[in-house]
Parts: sequence; C-alpha cells; structure tokens
Amino acid sequence: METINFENVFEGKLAKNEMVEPKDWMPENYRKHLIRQISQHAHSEIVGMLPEGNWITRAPSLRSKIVLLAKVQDEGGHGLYLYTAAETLGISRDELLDNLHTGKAKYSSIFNYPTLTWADIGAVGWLVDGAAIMNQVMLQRASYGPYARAMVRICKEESFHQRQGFEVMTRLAFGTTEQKEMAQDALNRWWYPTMMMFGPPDAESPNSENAMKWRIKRETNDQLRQKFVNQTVPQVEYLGLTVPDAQLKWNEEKKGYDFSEPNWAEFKQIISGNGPCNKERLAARNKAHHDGEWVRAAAMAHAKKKNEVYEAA
Ligand code: BYC
Repeated sequence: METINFENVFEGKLAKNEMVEPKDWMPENYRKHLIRQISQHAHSEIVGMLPEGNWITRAPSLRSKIVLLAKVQDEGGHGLYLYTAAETLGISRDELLDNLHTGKAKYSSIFNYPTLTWADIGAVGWLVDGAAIMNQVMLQRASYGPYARAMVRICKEESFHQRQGFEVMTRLAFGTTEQKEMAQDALNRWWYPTMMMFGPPDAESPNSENAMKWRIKRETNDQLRQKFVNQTVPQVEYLGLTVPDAQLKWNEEKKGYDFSEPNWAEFKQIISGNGPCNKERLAARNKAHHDGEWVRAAAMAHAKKKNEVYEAA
C-alpha cells in the first residue's frame, strides 16, 4: 500500500494555491503561527471597539450616532468570526480570551491611543480602517480556508467603515476654520500610529519569512506601508490637509512617495504594554468579560435545557 507523505500534500496545496482546511494535516509551526496571527487579529477587533464606542453617546447628530453604532457592532462581529476561525485550529475560546485579559496576547498597537475629539473618529475610520483594508485584502487569499473566508466579509464591512471615516473628515475639512483645525490635529496624531499598524520594517519582522512561505501574508509589512502612503496622500490633498511629514516627497523613479519612518522605539513600548491607553483598554475588556458572566451562564443553561428536551424526545 502506498504511504501518504502529508508534508508533500501540504506543500502541494500551497504550490497550487489551494486552501488548507481544518481537518487537513498541517505542520505544527503553521498551526501555531495561524493561532498567533488570527487571535491577535480577533483581539484587535474587540479592543478596537473601545476607542470608538467611547464616542457613541457624543456623536454630533442622530445620523452619525446610528452609523457609528453600526460600525462598532460590525467590529464585534469581526472578532467573533475570527475567534471561530482560530478555534478550528484546536484552541478554545476561553484560552484565547484569557490570553488577552492577562496581557499575554498582543492586539494592534493602534488601539492604545486615545480618541480625544470627534475628528479622531473620522481619522480612525479613514486611516485605521483604510490601513486595515490594505492589509486584509491580501488575507482574503491566505492559505488557511476559515481565515481567508472570514476576511471576505470583513473587508466588505471595512470599506463601509473607511467611507464613514472619510465622510466625517470631509465635513470637518470643508467646515469652519475650527473644524478644519480639528481635522488637521487628528491627522497629525493618527498618521504615524497608523503607519505602525503594518508592523516593523521587513528587516526586523521575525514572522514574515514563514508567513510569506506559507502564503499567509502575500505582501510584506513595508510593501503594504508604501501602498498605504501612495493611496492616502492624494486623499489628504483632496481634503486640503497636510501630511505631518516634512520628508514626504513623490519619487518618480519608484512611482511612490518617500516618507519618514514612524518612531519604532515608541512602537516597541506600545506592544510591550506601555502605550498611553494599554492599561485602560485591558481594564475595560476585563470588566466587560466579568460583567458578561451572567449572559454566558444563561446562554449555557438554555443550550443545556434545549439539549435535554431534544434527547428526551
Ligand atoms: N500591533 O514579525 P512581525 C482592525 C507584533 S484591527 C501590535 O512583522 P507579523 C480594526 C507581531 O505580532 C487591525 N503588535 O509580525 C479593528 C509580532 O509579535 P509576536 C489588526 C504588532 O504577524 C477595529 C512582532 O510585532 N489587523 O482592522 O508577521 C476598528 C513582530 O512583527 C503590530 C490584523 O491583525 C502591531 N501593529 O505581522 C478598526 C491583521 N505589528 O506575535 C479596525 C492580521 C507587529 O511574534 N495581522 N506586531 O509576539 C497581520 O497581518 C500581521 O500579524 C501584522 C504583523 C502585519 C499585524
């Protein structure tokens, strides 16, 4: 009888651009890499609800309140799809959440900055969701099926979020002098943190090599950062605002902008738990989890009862 070489089957799938599915054999390091990335991504979605949720009660109109509420709910949904995708790799939801709540797991650096004004809500939707889409479009073709499929819906919703943010920025940028100043101030504070979302420079990115080899990532951190700058600068110009980077300059040869790197020492501090809002975010997540205990208990009791009725029938 012919013996199957599972490693060859796995490599063959990657070479043919086929998806790896939960019951397929996969190398242990691939599984661990995916759990790390997908769970960090899920945590980012639910922690990302906090700085925006903070503005729901203060949105300047009923329309903007409804739109922001829908956006924040979408982010909660993204977290759920992603936790479910991570669970297919053999880790429990409880363990994933425990890693977040104890500070063991990372989530996106961007959500450790405060949202100080309504313009920050515009800047987050426009820049942060814009950067998220730039990164996630390639993830729709990631080699792990459940992750790639979750990304399809997430990307569709993120594009609505990006429009929401750009609309807020447009209103402010074309509004009164004070409103335009508020928009510029938000751009000044969110520009570099957004650039950090793509991760460290390629030369200092320990996970990129495997991620590219296994077709989880299809573009590197630096490639995506460059694409983001190229796409966003014309939008800044349309708004009549200024990118807070004196070195920003079109480079005809590379058909892209030259720009200054973010402060990578600040990035390291943030991902080590020492950013402006890290402690506040973790405390809010822990409180929400604790306060939600009775909901989980009630849902479990209901499911158990339904099961008993079903089994007795
Ligand atoms: N923040 O080797 P590298 C959203 C970590 S949420 C924190 O380049 P990789 C949204 C990295 O984890 C957006 N940590 O890593 C939600 C690694 O540490 P470990 C979230 C970061 O994985 C609500 C170390 O630094 N998007 O869209 O190859 C409202 C070295 O990095 C960050 C995703 O999660 C960071 N910015 O590349 C609005 C997308 N960057 O794990 C919007 C999926 C790096 O070795 N994730 N680190 O301890 C990815 O594409 C990749 O994981 C990353 C990093 C590009 C983020």
